[in-house]
Amino acid sequence: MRVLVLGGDGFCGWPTSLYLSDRGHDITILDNLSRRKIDIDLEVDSLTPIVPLGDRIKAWRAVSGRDIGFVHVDLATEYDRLAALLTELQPDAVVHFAEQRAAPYSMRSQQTKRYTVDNNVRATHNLLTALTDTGVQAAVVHLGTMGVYGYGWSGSAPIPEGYLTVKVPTPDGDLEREILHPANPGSVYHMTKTLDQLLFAFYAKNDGLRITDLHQGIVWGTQTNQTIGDERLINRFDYDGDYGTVLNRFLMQAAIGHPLTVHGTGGQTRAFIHIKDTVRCIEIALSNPPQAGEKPLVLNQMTETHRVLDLAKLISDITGADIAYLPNPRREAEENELIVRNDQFLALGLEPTTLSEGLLSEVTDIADRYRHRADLRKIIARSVWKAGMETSDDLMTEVADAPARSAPGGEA
Ligand code: NAD
Ligand code: USQ
Repeated sequence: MRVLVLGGDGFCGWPTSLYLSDRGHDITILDNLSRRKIDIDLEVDSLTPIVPLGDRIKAWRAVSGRDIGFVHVDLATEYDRLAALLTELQPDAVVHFAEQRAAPYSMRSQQTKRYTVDNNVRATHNLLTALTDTGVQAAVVHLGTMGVYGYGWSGSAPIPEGYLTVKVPTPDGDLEREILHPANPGSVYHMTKTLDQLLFAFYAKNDGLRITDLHQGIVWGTQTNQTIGDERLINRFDYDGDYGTVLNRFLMQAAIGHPLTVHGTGGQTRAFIHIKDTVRCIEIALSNPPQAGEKPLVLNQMTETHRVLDLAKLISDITGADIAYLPNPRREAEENELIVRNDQFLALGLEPTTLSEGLLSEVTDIADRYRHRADLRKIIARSVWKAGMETSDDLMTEVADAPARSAPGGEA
């Protein structure tokens, strides 16, 4: 299959590109390298050393004998180049990872709110228009998020895969209707994913585009069987307060002796998936597209749910790390239940990789190997959902200084 991977230099896109290439698919990456540029702006870096994309691709050729193409295009602003590329490449499928994906970054300032909306909504809409405009029949697989459903809305009812059957009362009795699950985003970033859903519904209905929207949980882990082959292929590892996600952050913090940064009570329950399952799910989705004329196919791409505090306690029990309870910088429910249907991926053959000590130590080993690259000042999340929610400087200093006291071996 000829596959165009939008955002193929990122945390999910790079290992997916390698996995699909390894499986014999013909891969071209489109990326504008904005994620690397945001790191420069934020004065942070991936904990793992990631080489320039050209060197990554050369290393993959040396290791596997396979070529991966790369085009430097901004999906949100370079429409004509996108359309020309689709016409030239005639891909069978497009995998769309190319969005600004951090909730805290999206809430930092009016500039990052506007950037996130402009980038994400335009990127998705440009892709859909370009497919319609060029007549290229590629199936689209988009990385959406579990966060479109929100947390706590459905109480103890399991979250369905995209659609909800509702009863509409009429004078003649109830009418049954299937609707898109109500959107309940918790950040500007998550809001862009709910807007994407409407774009997909329209272009599937009006233009017969074949679209799969993967409502993915929080991805954890670092390496896949392909990225592990050579240090130049290593996946990025975000640990900073904006881009680091909770489980990888806790594992990294434990490895360097930093207290685990639980927001609020830690009663938030979230869905998780290991990066090795992410790449498998993408291939499964590519092999099972909807038909033209069908509504977008929504698959919940997660394998397990965990409460933040339970994760912190688990990691603390294994590693001896302290737990720091920080004022929550986000506006989110302190506690929520979360039961999620993922029957479709299971039926299509996904064998879930679940949390295990072995896997946890794979990440702590990586964090330990690259601990010298960690900037301790960047760990605590400083982006707040509303002015006045900032963590006090005193508490920041207290927690940030703690590693010096509790790091394994006595050193930060
Ligand atoms: P990432 O930031 O590491 O990768 C995104 C890539 O897209 C980057 O390489 C970036 O340079 C590129 N990009 C962004 N805007 C672009 C544009 N306008 N033109 C061209 N390239 C552009 O993010 P990730 O963690 O790999 O996430 C990929 C997708 O998966 C995102 O859409 C995200 O919302 C979704 N997702 C991620 C997670 C997670 O835990 N990481 C969980 C659920 C869903
Ligand atoms: N949290 C902590 N401590 C931390 C970091 C986070 O307690 O140090 C808490 C947050 O307050 C939140 C939960 O952990 O309640 C999850 O936060 P996160 O940063 O791990 O995840 P989130 O902001 O939801 O975003 C990530 C990805 C995003 C993806 C989403 C999937 O960055 O791209 O869409 O996970 S989901 O959460 O299922 O919507």
